[in-house]
Amino acid sequence: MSASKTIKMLSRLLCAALLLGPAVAFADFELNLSPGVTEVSQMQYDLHMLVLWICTIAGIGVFGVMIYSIINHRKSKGAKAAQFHESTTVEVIWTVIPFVILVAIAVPATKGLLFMEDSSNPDINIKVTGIQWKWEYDYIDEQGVRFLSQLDEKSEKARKLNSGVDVTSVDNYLLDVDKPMVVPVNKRVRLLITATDVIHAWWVPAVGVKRDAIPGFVNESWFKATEPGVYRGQCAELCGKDHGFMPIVLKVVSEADYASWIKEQQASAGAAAAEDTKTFTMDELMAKGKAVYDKSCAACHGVTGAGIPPVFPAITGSKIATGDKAGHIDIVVNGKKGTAMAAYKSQLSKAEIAAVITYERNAFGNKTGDMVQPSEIK
Ligand code: HEC
Ligand SMILES: [Cu+2]
Repeated sequence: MSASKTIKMLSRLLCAALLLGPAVAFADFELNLSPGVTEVSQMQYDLHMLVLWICTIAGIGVFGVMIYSIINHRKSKGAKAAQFHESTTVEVIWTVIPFVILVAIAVPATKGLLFMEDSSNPDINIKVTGIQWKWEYDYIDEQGVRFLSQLDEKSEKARKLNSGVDVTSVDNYLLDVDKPMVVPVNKRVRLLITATDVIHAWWVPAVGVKRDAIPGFVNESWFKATEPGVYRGQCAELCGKDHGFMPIVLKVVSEADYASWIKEQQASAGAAAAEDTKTFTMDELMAKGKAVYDKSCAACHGVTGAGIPPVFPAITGSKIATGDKAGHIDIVVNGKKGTAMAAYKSQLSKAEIAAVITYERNAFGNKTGDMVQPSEIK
């Protein structure tokens, strides 16, 4: 770009900024962090404010002296450069002041860190697992409360290229999930955070937690939310192509609501377990299989089964999906190491796996006529 063009562009930007400036300044301006709803998030907020004020005061002091000196001791007024060489006084001052500032920051920062790290005496333990590209919540104190949480259907549809959906019409676009994590208010919740494939990070600013989810490691964190509400977060570690599409929704509810939510979860887990021993008809398997496929498989293998070759193979005409049942069951149950094809045995129920395999073998132009029942899934 030529120099004159650059200058023209810069002056245009400046005009725009001057025109827009007042409007922006008067709008509801929320630039600061939020103090959140836990003691930890409040501590983080206070620390941030402390450091911000120290920076502001130091900035005003340093620039003040600098501007004053430039104006009042300029060469054109006949000023001569002062000599501070080997001045012990100056050396002591510029060592002591930063030292005092550092200590003033380090003390509350260390206190906060120690407090954050102490996850002892939890009321509730939840294992949080990052999976490309969803979260699994396992309430380890409660039998049968374990579920996946992924981007809600509305956002999922709208985010597709040429979806025709106006994303501004979608509530909480890309920040909503199908099944939120639920915890009671005023209880210490300990999180055990890990991952199955790559590094993810569980991050909910309102509760002051941001922890890496690393395969093979279990990281700990905790929070105690003091206000009921819905708090949103996201995966905060670049984790692959859909990194931007694995939000977190945390619902903090009253203790009574939490207890009834747990009951509901256990009842539906019981129903799912009963399905795993049932024998289905072909129609039932196909209907259930389509639902599972659209939700869990279509992202890679395509809604029409065409896949995205050569990375994600097509299901239509696939050797495995039209070959013998055992091979097909194996790849869905155990996945394929070193590829994006995950082991679904811990993510889907037996009935769901049986249904989705039946569906793949009889949809998208595949016509094996095979039925797979939950009892065949090991
Ligand atoms: C994250 C992407 C991804 C998702 C989601 C996914 N797959 Fe796969 N799948 C793959 C990849 C990659 C392969 C190829 C593996 C290889 O190299 O052999 C594959 C292979 C397969 C194959 C073998 C196809 C062939 O001909 O080689 C089947 C069958 C299959 N997947 C079924 C499923 C089912 C059922 C689901 C949903 C429950 C699913 N996949 C979800 C990525 C995915
Ligand atoms: Cu992630």
